Amino acid sequence: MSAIESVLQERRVFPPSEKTSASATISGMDAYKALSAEAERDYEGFWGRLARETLAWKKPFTKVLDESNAPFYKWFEDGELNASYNCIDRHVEAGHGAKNAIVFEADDGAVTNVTYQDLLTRVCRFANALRKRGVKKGDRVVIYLPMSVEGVVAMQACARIGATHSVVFGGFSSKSLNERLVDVGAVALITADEQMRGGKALPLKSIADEALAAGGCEAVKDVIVYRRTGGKVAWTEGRDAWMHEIVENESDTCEPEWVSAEHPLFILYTSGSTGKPKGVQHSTGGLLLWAAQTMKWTFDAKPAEDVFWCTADIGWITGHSYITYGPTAIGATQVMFEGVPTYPNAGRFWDMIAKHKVTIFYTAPTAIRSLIKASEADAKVHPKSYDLSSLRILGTVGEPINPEAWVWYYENVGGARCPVIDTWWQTETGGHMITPLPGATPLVPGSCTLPLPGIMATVVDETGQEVPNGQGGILVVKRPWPSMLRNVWGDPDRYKKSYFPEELGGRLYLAGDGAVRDKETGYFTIMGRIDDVLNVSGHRLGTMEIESALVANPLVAEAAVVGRPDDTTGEAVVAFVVLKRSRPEGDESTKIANELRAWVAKEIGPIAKPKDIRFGENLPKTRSGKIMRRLLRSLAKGEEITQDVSTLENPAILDQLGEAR
Ligand code: 7RM
Repeated sequence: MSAIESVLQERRVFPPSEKTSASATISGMDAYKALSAEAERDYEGFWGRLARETLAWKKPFTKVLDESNAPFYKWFEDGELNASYNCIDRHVEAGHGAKNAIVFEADDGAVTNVTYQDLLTRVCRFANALRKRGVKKGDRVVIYLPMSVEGVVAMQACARIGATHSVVFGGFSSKSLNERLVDVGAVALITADEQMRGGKALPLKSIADEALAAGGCEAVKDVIVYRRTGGKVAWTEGRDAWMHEIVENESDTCEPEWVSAEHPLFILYTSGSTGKPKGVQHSTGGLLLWAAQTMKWTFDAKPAEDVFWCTADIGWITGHSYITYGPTAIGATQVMFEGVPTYPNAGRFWDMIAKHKVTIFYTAPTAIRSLIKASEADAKVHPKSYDLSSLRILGTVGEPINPEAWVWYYENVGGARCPVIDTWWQTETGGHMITPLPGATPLVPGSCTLPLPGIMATVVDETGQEVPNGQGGILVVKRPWPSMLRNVWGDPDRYKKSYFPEELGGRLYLAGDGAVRDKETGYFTIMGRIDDVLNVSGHRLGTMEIESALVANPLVAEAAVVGRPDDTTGEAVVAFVVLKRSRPEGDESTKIANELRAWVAKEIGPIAKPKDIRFGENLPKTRSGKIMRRLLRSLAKGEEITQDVSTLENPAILDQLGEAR
């Protein structure tokens, strides 16, 4: 039996790594249990202690948690601090100004070292330039930038002056960018001329111009442009300015804006089950506390020795908490990468780990799976062809990791020396929630194991009753925690309905994932989303969002979108489409399918493009007119139809819809 087979059969348990246990921040299960018990015993005392020990406060808080307006919770509200001061100044003041904050590797391999002192200077200059343009505390600034030091500088500069940033992933379309600019009420937009990915220059400024021209963003007075490639861009005088020019004559120092811990640090849009993305609003104190604390606990990061690398983009929550804020808050050195894992070849990650002597590596299952495939095809890009001995901890995030990929990661990347830390969390949770601890938790491939101390996660049924271990149910969190979202921007009603539904009693945080706990160990296994949200390569996409995009195309009469399992991306988008004209066949259907893919890429972004498009004369519906989504899911998977289809008007469409384009 192969190693993988035995893992699958026995749910093999891997001991916590001997390389990390003795010196780990939380060493051994007893230490974990003691911390969890402390939180159970004195919840506010526990969180108050962490907040005082982990962050620097300008004005100490006197109250930890305010539940008087639940589920709108407030943490450390009368305390004052500044995120950028915590992430930068305090390390410089402690004598670490010469230490690398960011080791940036560009798409073409060029490396730039940015020390904490450099970062401070750059953030101050940019913050001053923003202030000069009238950007002030509470204003929203949209950031549409590639993976870059400038991206981190822009976010930190906003935080420094109390402006709330909203980063839009550089892969989103002008339409998605426009929607976010309008919804958040931005006063400024920070973008780049172009971005470099895999040797190719891709536009950003022209997309930003389109987004601004699409209407509704008249409040945007300034567009600040980072010159990345020098590619030609259109220019609107009086509105557009080059980033490098406006910081030139600014001062190297900038007094931070001290804000309440509850002041919104950022708003990040994420897909929900309706068509419109939700502006997830995070607080300054809570988010920063948990980003820093989990760096120490989950990653066991030791600023003096470790080189941390999170491969996520700053456009996602993982980039916010584990690039911009977490590593800097604890004064660590991190690697930041502009490009893609497959350029110049699929050994890029391993090459970079070796080159920068990365000790803690954090990536997504989808990347691991695609690199498994590539290394099977070409031994030169296999991780075993590189010296990865600097590694001591491996992390994963974004979707359930299949045990095969887990074991491959463990054996080939970590060389069976490093624990694989499977971190379950969400945009809304701000930081890690359920995860093993290196040096404490015995590991089971495919399980995110146990909640962190202070995180009261459990599994309930549809009425909010806890279910026994071994029984599947809905993943919830029973008590508020500091890094939880505070609101859906501009839509408190949606916040309540989406996350604290009355059906569950109105006080349980509903994560939207299904889960089951192991009978003996209580370990959590996440079973995927229970709502209409897909997870493609770790990116959340609402099926309704894609459906609305499709029906906005003049050719389309009706569309239904479901997910199906995919070897590499986890889930793939499958669209069932009814055209206004007759059902296309042969070459014509391929042509229209490609047109619709390009359309979705333009409406939302290339990540939302349907992998399969299936045309039918109509969609399978119940008598009451509801689309039979379960049936579509079976069709998408190519399964035999076992459901009762007697209510279908036209059973012949099942054959039509089984044909992928
Ligand atoms: C950090 C992030 C959140 C959704 C979440 C899950 C899925 C994330 C894991 C996971 C199983 C994991 N934020 N998810 N991590 N599922 N195991 N370790 O991904 O807001 O973009 O997505 O991702 O479904 O609800 S996110």
